[in-house]
Amino acid sequence: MVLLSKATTEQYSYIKNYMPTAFSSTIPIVDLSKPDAKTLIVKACEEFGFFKVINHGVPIEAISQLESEAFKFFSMPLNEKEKAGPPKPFGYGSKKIGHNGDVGWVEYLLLNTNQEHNFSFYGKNAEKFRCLLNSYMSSVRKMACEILELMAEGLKIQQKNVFSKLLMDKQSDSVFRVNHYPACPELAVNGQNLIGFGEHTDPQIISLLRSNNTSGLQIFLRDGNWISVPPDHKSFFINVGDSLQVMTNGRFRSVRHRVLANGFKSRLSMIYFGGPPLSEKIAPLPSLMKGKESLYKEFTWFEYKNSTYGSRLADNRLGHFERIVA
Ligand code: GA4
Repeated sequence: MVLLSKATTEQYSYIKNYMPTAFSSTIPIVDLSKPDAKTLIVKACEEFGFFKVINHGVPIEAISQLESEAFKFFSMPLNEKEKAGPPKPFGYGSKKIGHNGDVGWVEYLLLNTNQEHNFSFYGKNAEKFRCLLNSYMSSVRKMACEILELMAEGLKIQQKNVFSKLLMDKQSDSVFRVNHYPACPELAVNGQNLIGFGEHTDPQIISLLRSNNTSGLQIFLRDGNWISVPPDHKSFFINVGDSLQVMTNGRFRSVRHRVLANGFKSRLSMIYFGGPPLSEKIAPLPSLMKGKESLYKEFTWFEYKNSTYGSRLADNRLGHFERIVA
């Protein structure tokens, strides 16, 4: 990524009138090895749509090896990285996010978890990168399914795999993203808040994020405040996505989040977005309705995804699908 000059910083977005928040200690922590995990997960999804997971079972070596390969990838010259193709829909992207004018202080790789990617752009390390990615993606998908099954149990849904089967489906439309936010030294001097990745909710069912120890991630609370999430390279952070909000008829909330650039250190995050097959109907689960009306019109993931990709990052995408309930 090219270093910012005065002229280029003006093309990015800043958060104005923003007082930096202290790191929050209120973020729920779920120990996956403890029997109360399912209860804590449900509570966290209702209150925050977000929680941190420890004792997740993904070996730290697998994580750090992939992280170091990803750093190597981002340190290659731009023309080499661009050999991964534009992120339309999958490939290398820089600054531009989506296709509707959003920009951020970020470069990234966007991959489809079900597609064999050709990493030939990655030179002699291609095979290593591919293997590390594949094994990381399958461990993270396994964890996502475990969490979704605990959620179903916590919600007292009889069919334990009601959510996880969507990620296990061969047609599951899941995405993997590696984001690199280079340090932006100017910020250290002028103290401004440059947006790395603008505020948004994730459209899928669930997202599992792991980053290095650089701060930047913030979540939006129900009380209208943004809080900073203390980084923790050994843990995973879980987001409820829009589709899970619909399937629980609004009981779980998809969490609005954003990333601010850092003036001193670069941030690297890897996110697995667990999505359903394109043909899947996304609707509240009957067992969660108990006589209540659905808050949403029925739609398929294909329809939601299509409308999502025509939206701006910060849009409330579920707005189009809400029903007026008397
Ligand atoms: C947000 C979550 C995932 O990163 C993503 C993003 C996608 C993209 O980068 O192409 C979107 C964004 C995300 C939601 C609105 C649209 C689409 C950018 C954008 C402006 C891969 C996804 O699935 O939706």
